[in-house]
Amino acid sequence: MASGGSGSAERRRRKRCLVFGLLTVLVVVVVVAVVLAVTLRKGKYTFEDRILARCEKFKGSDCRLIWAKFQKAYVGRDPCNVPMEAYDDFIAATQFKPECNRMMFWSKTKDVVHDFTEKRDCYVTLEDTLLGSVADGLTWCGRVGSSETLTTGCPRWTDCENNPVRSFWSRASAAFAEKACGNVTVMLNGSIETPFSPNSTFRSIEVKKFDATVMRSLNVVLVTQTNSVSNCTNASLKDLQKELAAGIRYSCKEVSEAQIRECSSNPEKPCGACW
Ligand SMILES: *[C@@H]1O[C@H](CO)[C@@H](O)[C@H](O)[C@H]1NC(C)=O
Ligand SMILES: *[C@@H]1O[C@H](CO)[C@@H](O)[C@H](O)[C@H]1NC(C)=O
Ligand SMILES: *[C@@H]1O[C@H](CO)[C@@H](O)[C@H](O)[C@H]1NC(C)=O
Ligand SMILES: *[C@@H]1O[C@H](CO)[C@@H](O)[C@H](O)[C@H]1NC(C)=O
Ligand SMILES: *[C@H]1O[C@@H](CO)[C@H](O)[C@@H](O)[C@@H]1NC(C)=O
Repeated sequence: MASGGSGSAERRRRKRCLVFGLLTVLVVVVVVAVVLAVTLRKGKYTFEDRILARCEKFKGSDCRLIWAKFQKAYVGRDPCNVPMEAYDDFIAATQFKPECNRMMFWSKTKDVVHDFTEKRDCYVTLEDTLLGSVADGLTWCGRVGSSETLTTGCPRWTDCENNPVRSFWSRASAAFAEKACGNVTVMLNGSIETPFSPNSTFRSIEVKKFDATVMRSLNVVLVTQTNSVSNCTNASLKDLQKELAAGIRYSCKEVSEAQIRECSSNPEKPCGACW
């Protein structure tokens, strides 16, 4: 008898457990569904959230204003007709302040440079600042007659010159270069024929914006690999010296990629000893 009584109590307990378990599953499913629905509702919110989240990492920034000015550059416009000036208000809203003697430019060396700046607090690239980090790696555009931000079906970099992404990088690069001050570094690629490459952002925009009244020197780090073809005597680097505004000093040093990677992964090594 006693065992029969405890058996029905056991059944009741199991039943309660089952009901409770089902309810829990139901709640989880509903929560997941709501989160997904909110996230997927419109691409616009996802993109806006990403920009805002990246912006918030820079304390004291007016991220709502920055987003509004960013968006204003391309929303409702033909995605092949967004000139770099469209981002002027965005640039002003970021209130970019340069860090003299720590500014790092790059051309065709993106991976090794960012591996270095992420692991070591020696230099700052455009992509490490508020100016560039909000949009790094993203694609976006608008459409005539729409207030939305699209993230698919946008022109690619070379499809048309005045596309929202390319114009953004041109404008942000110009703003970064204009403020370059003190000793400035650039990492160029020694494994290509023309390290100071004609159509690169560095050559076509940044070098032209360097200001001799605030910039003391440009120090080229030519990143070499075992199969490198170029060295510091390359004619394109002579062109670089000529294109620099008078008064900016120039230097060039060949440094192996292995040496830079070694420095990236040795935090105790002083920045000045990397090359
Ligand atoms: C230099 O360019 C070559 C060819 O595009 C590439 O394979 C190499 O990784 C680049 N070097 C660096 C240091 O980024
Ligand atoms: C800038 O570079 C020059 C040599 O080119 C050096 O004498 C000076 O100390 C450097 N300044 C800083 C702040 O690193
Ligand atoms: C560089 O740009 C010029 C004009 O903008 C273009 O004619 C040329 O094909 C480009 N060169 C390369 C290698 O992309
Ligand atoms: C630099 O490269 C050129 C070929 O482009 C070569 O003749 C010269 O010996 C190299 N100089 C050094 C110091 O490696
Ligand atoms: C580097 O300079 C350019 C001219 O700007 C030449 O066209 C290249 O051939 C040269 N590179 C090498 C490896 O000689």
